[in-house]
Amino acid sequence: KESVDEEMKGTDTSKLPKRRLTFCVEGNISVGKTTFLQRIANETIELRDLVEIVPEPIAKWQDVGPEHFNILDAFYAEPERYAYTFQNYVFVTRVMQEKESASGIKPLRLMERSVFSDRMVFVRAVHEANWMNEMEISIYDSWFDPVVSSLPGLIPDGFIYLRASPDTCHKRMMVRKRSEEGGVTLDYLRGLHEKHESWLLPSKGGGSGVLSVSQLPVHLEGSLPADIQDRVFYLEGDH
Ligand code: DCP
Repeated sequence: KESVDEEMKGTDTSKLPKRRLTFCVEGNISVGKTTFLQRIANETIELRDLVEIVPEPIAKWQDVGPEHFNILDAFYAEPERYAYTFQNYVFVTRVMQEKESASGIKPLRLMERSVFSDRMVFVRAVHEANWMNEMEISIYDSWFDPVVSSLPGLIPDGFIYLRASPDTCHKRMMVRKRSEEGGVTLDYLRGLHEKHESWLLPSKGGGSGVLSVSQLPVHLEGSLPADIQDRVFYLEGDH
């Protein structure tokens, strides 16, 4: 309590929400999620005091165990062999990341991606590519719902969708040149884009920045706040 009091010294707590809010930042590979979050983190001292940034645990995927295995690299090198193993590990590391940030006191937590985009975008994509077979997706689904339902911290209050064309993301990916992503094609990015769209903007009707979510993960609709439909925001990011 002392350290909480110390950290909150000088902050007018009457203006803070009673419960911390969590938003997950979503979007295609290379759309600029990390840059967006870094900008918020470094924007102003006031923002820094209010917002806790939880980056995606990609470093954990690139350096596993004392042997320093790179499971992201293994996945792209042999997707049929490692898609399930990788998605399983992605989930576990998100749980770890959530736990690590669970006791923070800043009123807004922004997390890079979520277990929901893992399921609704990436697991769908690797299944469609036949990199995850029927048995593997069935195993994934058999634990996904019960585990997520028992870990309420994984369920956000809303989503921020950074939206750009697959061409833009492809160009940014080429500039960034993450070594593991050498084999990621424009077609794969198109598939991921289409899955983000059908998940986060199934009924996009021009102009509005507030969208509705449909098909929220598999059977989890009941666990999500009833008004989550009104809590998906998107930002156009082609420029
Ligand atoms: N990835 C995956 N399956 C997941 C989550 C991520 O295959 N469930 C892969 C896609 C990328 C890498 O992990 O190759 C990191 O993905 P992100 O799109 O989340 O992160 P970026 O660093 O590309 O995002 P940005 O450039 O927007 O910051």
